[in-house]
Amino acid sequence: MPTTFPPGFVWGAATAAYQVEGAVHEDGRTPSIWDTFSHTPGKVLNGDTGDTATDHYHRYAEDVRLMAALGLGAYRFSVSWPRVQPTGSGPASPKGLDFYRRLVDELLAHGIKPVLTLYHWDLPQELETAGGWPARETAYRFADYAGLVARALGDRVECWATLNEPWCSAFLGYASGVHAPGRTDDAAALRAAHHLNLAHGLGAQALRAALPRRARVAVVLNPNAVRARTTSPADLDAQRRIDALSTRIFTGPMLHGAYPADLIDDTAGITDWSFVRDGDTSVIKHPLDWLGINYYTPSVVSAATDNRPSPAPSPYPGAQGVAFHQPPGPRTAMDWTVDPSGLYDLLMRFTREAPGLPLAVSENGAAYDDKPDGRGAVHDPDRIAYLRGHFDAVLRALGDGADVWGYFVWSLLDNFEWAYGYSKRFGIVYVDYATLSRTVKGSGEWYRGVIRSGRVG
Ligand code: PNW
Repeated sequence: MPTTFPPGFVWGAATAAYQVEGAVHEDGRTPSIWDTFSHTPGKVLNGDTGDTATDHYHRYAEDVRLMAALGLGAYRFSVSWPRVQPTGSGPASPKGLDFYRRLVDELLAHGIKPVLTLYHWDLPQELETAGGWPARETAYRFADYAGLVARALGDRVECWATLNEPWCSAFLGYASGVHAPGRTDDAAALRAAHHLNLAHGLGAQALRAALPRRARVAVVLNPNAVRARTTSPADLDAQRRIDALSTRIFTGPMLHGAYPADLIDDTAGITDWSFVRDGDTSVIKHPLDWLGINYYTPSVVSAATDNRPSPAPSPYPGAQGVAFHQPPGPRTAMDWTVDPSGLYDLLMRFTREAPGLPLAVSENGAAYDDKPDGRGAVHDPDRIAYLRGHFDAVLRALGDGADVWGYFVWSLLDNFEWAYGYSKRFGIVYVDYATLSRTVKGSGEWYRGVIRSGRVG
């Protein structure tokens, strides 16, 4: 296994618009499904909203200086759809686009490569009211939006991703309902998954049409590193079902041009998949320039030993009879088990499954209960240990032939952690929510050293 990262390896950090920007009413922005959801009592812990978040909309220049001080080579951010195309269709908002132009120019001026994600979950509310992702029309709206952003920023952004984690959009949004828009309808969630796939394909086509040849177009997925608790046929079947419902439902059409037959079988009691029209899967199988993999923790499943209905709506429609188990090992503040071997396994899986497709770790990181000491410093040795373990996993995969071009820590800043509000801190930079002041954590200082040396000290 190599001990240093290859020269040119890209070290970055990631955020998403609704989680950091704030300024939700400024410059013509309209509500997204996350504004509606977070303002609905009982949906987000402590009633937190993204109204102010970290105020990145106003503090972006300070944040870019912070990135430069950390030595970051790249910054992965997302564009807020309702900020740049307020009703989700029709003309662009010049002021909204101007924010991203200023942000990108600031990044470029500091030698930081912008990596732009078009959709990190903030669907314009107006499009949800018209049917949301279960409606096919939303995919066409997305392609239109993709072209609009590409025409505005294509001269200065090379690295593009269509969607972030469509699994979360479809299944946390429309099946379990713990994310916006908070619906619990299994059939709608499967339709949503297909229309997200279609949006990716149509969006990628729109990007190609508007971007120069050097542009590099991707999708960002959160494939599930799912293990069977035992090698019994029943447990292996549980693993197969969860793999289909979390990963192959996207990689099937995107990488191979077809939905997996076992997925269609497993969900036959919910839908007949007649919403997949002729030609859709060839649109979805758009040749990618890279694939983003977000990874936090593995899953362990078995066949359920009893038939008790699960207490809450599941994000896995069609996987009744599968039990989830907490994997062994230390846990983060999210209660997610720390296990870097899941990242290694995923990188090797896609190395085999999509030979020649460059990969990036587009998100990886951990929440811990960070608190400033008497002098205001934030010591977060657990996060350093988490990152070190995962950097070693990337090195091991590189040594075994994986083509990984970069790594993005989630997150640059503490931010609005969706249904958990501000209670979970993922940043390598601490945000004091009373003053919005930023303090680089111990892990941020440590990351700076890794970036400088290319070595996991
Ligand atoms: C990802 N799950 O979200 C997102 O891309 C980020 O915006 C988020 O802040 C980060 O991971 C940390 O949570 C996920 O329940 C949220 O399986 C939930 C799940 C997975 C990913």
